[in-house]
Amino acid sequence: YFDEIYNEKNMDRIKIFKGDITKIEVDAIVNAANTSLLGGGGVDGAIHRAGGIKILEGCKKIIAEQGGCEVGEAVVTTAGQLPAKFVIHTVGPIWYGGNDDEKVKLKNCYTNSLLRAKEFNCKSIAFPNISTGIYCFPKDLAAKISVETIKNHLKEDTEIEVILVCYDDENYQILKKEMEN
Ligand code: AR6
Repeated sequence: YFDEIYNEKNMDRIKIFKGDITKIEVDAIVNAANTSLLGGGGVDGAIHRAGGIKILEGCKKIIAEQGGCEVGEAVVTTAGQLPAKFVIHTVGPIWYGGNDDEKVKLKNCYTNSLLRAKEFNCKSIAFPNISTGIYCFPKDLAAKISVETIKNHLKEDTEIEVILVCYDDENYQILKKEMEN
């Protein structure tokens, strides 16, 4: 009985939203970056364009310190002109057909981003559907991994609220179904 209440309470802290992650007012938004941290297309391009030069400056500082960011890891910069306070840059795996530990790597992206958020005292975080664009990770599998990883994390982190931001309609429909399960 208590388990049920506990889980319902956890579910209240994951929401899905359809739209542009750069517009969302949360403590941290997550960027689906690449290992160079120097920007790119997709959501990465949108975040750098909307947030301005301060984000790239933050990335360059991290590059100078540690050379970039590994797949599955996450690093934090300012959010520049965005409504969020921080951008958490994580690097999703490129889908190579499932034989390159892609699932574990994607799970690590969510876990490490949530851990960075906690370190930076964030009470809310918004994720894009990491790896499901240019990196071709299957959307249904990515949705399962993201929801499961976040739900598990919410058992430990009893404060943070998570928004899964879907930009394309396909991901939105998939995530909506996944959340109903
Ligand atoms: N807000 C929210 N989600 C978005 C937005 C936006 N403004 N724009 C796109 N998406 P992708 P990846 C969704 O390709 O697959 C970059 O070049 C999009 O619909 O951005 O992890 C990086 O530099 C998709 O569901 O990231 C890397 O080189 C999701 O964001 C590479 O792409 C992820 O798509 C990373 O590829």
